[in-house]
Amino acid sequence: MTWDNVIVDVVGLALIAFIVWFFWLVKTKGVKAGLTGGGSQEQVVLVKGGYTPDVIVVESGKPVRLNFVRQESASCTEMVLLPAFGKSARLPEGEIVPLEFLPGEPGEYEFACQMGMIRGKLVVE
Ligand SMILES: [Cu+2]
Repeated sequence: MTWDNVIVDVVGLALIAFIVWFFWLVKTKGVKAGLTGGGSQEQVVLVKGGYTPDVIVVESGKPVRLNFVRQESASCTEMVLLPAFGKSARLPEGEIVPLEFLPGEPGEYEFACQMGMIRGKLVVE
């Protein structure tokens, strides 16, 4: 093995590590909901061809309010469902629709459109 072979290998491995980190680790980390003065956790979720952010991290035991803002007219995202907390809401276009609940048991919970095609994840820590 010559030196340039070693360099090519090292660069290749570094690139793979970077890709894994960027697309996988960073993505699953999610966005931590902000804490309000009243002690509740709030996060705005943009609904447009998907949920942005699609991974939301909250703390257990503090009330959460997710403010969904739908900026599209596709009927697919008309509803949002959070089955683990028995919550669902209709999302009229352009309106801010809050979904409030109290997270208990830590874990990962899915929220999705009524057909389950568009999905997001709530991570309770
Ligand atoms: Cu849908």
